[in-house]
Amino acid sequence: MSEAAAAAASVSGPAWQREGRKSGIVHLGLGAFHKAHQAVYTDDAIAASGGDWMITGVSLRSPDVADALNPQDGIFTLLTRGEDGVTARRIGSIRRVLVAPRERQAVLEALAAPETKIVSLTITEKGYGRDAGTGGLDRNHPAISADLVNPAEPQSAVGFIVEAVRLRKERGLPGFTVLCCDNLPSNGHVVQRLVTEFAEAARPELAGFIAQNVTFPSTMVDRITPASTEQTFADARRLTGEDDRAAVETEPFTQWVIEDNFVAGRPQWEAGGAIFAKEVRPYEKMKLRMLNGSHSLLAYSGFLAGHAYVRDVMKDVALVAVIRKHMQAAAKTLDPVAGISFDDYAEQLLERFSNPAIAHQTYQIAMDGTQKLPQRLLEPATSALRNGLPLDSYAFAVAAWMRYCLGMNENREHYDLRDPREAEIDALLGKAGNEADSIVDCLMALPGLFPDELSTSPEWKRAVSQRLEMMLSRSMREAIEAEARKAA
Ligand code: CS2
Repeated sequence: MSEAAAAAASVSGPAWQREGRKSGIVHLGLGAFHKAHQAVYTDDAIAASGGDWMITGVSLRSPDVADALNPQDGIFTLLTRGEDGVTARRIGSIRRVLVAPRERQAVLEALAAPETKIVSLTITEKGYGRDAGTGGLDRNHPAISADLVNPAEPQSAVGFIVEAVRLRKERGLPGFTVLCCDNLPSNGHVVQRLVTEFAEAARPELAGFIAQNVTFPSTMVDRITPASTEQTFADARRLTGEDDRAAVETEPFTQWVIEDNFVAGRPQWEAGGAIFAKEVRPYEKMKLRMLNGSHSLLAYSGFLAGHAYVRDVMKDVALVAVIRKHMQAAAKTLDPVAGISFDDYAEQLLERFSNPAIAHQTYQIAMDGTQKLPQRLLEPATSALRNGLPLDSYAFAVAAWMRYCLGMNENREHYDLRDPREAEIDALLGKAGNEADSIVDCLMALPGLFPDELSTSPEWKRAVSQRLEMMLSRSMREAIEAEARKAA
């Protein structure tokens, strides 16, 4: 047997019949995370109990994913990197990928197809067109404002959903379930509100139909999935004997908690370990505050302290002490979650972050700070303030984000913020001067970002300013050491 054939023989899946199986799911925002998470649960579900649950993927912008996946019939390699090395598996649940800007009609037809029962989304926090202040629809969001004027030719995810519902109603078809898989608290309610507000504005005759025929379960999703690199593709080739530019890599851990509210049925995702719960909110809060909050803290401070990857951060003893303290602080803002010890959860997170085989860039996590800070850091900080709990680690994380917003590291090298509110941030900072106090004032004035309770609290402002002052006048290193001494 040739080396390539030997490699191919050791790869598992998909071991189920793909031909003739229909696509019950349309997924908006098909990227690495979807491929390493929901696509795997769906592959497991079909393997376990069949069903017409294949996935039609949609990219709302770039053709790259479609151009990599379609020539290989939607099948891709999933690499799992753990303590015992790397394993490869082929995932077969994706049928095809459409690219919205170049085939809008095909996307609408897929969404309006009789067999479509679920429309799932991973479009990142900024993709929803949500107003930071009200939590409702942001009518100034470029794609949303275009869609409100011309709802028959949508560009945004919300616009596509509403136009698809209109087509379904017109054709006498039932509604579907909209399943948000992004890291937002009560993510089902968030999308329900946006879809409803959009429909009320652009298609008021649909509001009743949506209320009756479309459900929006909330979900908590978790799997650390770094962007694929040449190393991913090289390992995929070594393990499968084939070139696969659609390969993705991930960690062994995976979790999916879903509110069981599906109007038109669902795959048996339990087969892959998904948990169906009545109340997802406590899980979401725990994950957003303990995992994602720590991620943001370590991304800003770690990036500026010269750590390119999360695994490097985890070798920085002082920074790990700060992260651990932050996890403990975040846990104090949570309601109990049945069957989960927050101490054990924190230890498990530290272990996952330390996985030496996962190259997760701090710069990747640092992206889109204005979209991530509220649910990860500002809401728990507000709750800590209200309850007289320590603010230290939140203030440290927010000061690190503010330092990061300056767009220049300690070697005076520039980097892109990669935040949808970058222009606003630059304009505010242009007026702020170099003093920590004025930078804090300016960034806390970003409309809708900081809850009033925080921005009007002298205690909070002092805590952030002192830390930012040390980051600016000394270094991130010294600020980390100082924070770690406080945490001790
Ligand atoms: C990360 C998340 O990039 C980020 O902001 O915090 O993508 C994180 O890796 C996932 O939520 C883990 O499930």
